[in-house]
Amino acid sequence: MEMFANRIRGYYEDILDPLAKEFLFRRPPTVGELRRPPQVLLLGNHSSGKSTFVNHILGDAVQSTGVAPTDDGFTIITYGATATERDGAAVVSNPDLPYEGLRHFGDQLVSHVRLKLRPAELLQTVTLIDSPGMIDEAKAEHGRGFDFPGVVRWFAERADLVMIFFDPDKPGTTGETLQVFRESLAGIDHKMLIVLNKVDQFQSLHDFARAYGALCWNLGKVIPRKDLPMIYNTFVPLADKPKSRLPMEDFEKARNDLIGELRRVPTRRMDNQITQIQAYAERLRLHAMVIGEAANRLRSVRARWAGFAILLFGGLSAAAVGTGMLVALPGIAVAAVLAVVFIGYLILPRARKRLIARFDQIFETLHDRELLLRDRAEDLRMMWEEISSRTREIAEKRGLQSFEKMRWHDREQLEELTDKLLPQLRSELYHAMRDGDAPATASEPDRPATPPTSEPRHPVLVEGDRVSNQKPKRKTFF
Ligand SMILES: Nc1nc2c(ncn2[C@@H]2O[C@H](COP(=O)(O)OP(=O)(O)OP(=O)(O)O)[C@@H](O)[C@H]2O)c(=O)[nH]1
Ligand SMILES: [Mg+2]
Repeated sequence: MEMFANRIRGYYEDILDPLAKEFLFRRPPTVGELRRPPQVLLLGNHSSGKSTFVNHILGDAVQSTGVAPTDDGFTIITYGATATERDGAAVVSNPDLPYEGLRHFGDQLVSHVRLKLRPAELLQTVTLIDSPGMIDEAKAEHGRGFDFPGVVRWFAERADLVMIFFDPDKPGTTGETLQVFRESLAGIDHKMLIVLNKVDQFQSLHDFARAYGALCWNLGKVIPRKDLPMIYNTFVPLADKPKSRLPMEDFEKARNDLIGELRRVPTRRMDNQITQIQAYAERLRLHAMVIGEAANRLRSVRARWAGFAILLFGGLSAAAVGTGMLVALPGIAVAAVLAVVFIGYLILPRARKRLIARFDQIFETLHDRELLLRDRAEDLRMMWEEISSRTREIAEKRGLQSFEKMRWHDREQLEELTDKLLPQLRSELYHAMRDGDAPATASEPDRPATPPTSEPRHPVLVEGDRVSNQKPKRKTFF
């Protein structure tokens, strides 16, 4: 895993960062962001069994559980050699932890965040985030005191896996769940795992089928996909609960599959990072090509007007000297100065404005071949739509003339990265996964196959550019 992470870091530093700086594109993720530990976010209705599941997989009663809404905050559970806890204020103000961004959600949220450090083996590769159970919209509006969908989105964007729990009582029907699907989870369905939990509560196949059907029906309304996502039907065996009359083997297998997914999260994370760098590189290429081409066209306009002025006034001066009308020379000089002012203050700013307004056309012209391929066209247009307003804003604020045309070599390098190096990296990752190399980060040659218990394998508490060999913090342009 370390090898994959280093290569991704190298691509950002050597290829993308210099170009992003030159064209004022948004900064790439910091080394700290890239080194953030793999994270799993657990969401779901209240009492759907999130905390019970966390306790089960960690083999320890880390979280409180209960039938009434139990958790009203977010608990980050990560590796620590000794069991300790920190409150939200300490978590969001610690620059070595990747949670400073939560501060923007206000004190109400901060007081609802906790960090728990536990010496569980699983936490050496994965950080878990348990969340408050979702409730009915009306109650939520009065009760939370912070932007719940916003915070969920914040965590979900940074998570490598989002597990969404439902239970037989509320298979996806609470208002808040639907709101979270629409507002917080849109666009990240590739990271979602759906769990229908507590299936040991079903006493007949009929009950199970009804709840499963209701869940599918509700999911269909909020997940804009043609196919239904995989649903893990499972339960946590609890001594104090009555046994179901249904055969439980398949549901137990689903629990093992779910735990297998958790163990694969470090590999998923690497896969997500490859997707992320690919998306970044493609957007950077569009941005730099369009802005560079427009700047080049502006320079041509300037050169044309300069050539025209030189020819005109040079010709007039030569004619005045040739015909002995030297008295006309001062007049020609004044006219030349006026012309320069006219071009500089009227013609060129207009041309600049026109060019910026025509960014869409420039994009279409530059990608005319690629846009003929249907799938590629949809992708390209979507990416351009996403970045175009910022690209325009930068061209306006910074001045189009301050950019150069994108160098051929840079363009080739970017294309090699997106078309060759990154697909190759992904295929190597899949091979490593298939060979059983990846999940427990056992590919690191200097690590034993079973993790030592004293040290986390990921720099859990190391974040930000403070990690010693880092470059200074980059300016954020977007
Ligand atoms: N029968 C059965 N009961 C379960 C299972 N998982 C959890 N429970 C029970 O369901 C209740 C709620 O469990 P929690 O783990 O607190 O649920 P939660 O999703 O964390 O709830 P909130 O924190 O309120 O959002 C508890 O009484 C658990 O004992 C399960 O798989 N089967
Ligand atoms: Mg809970």
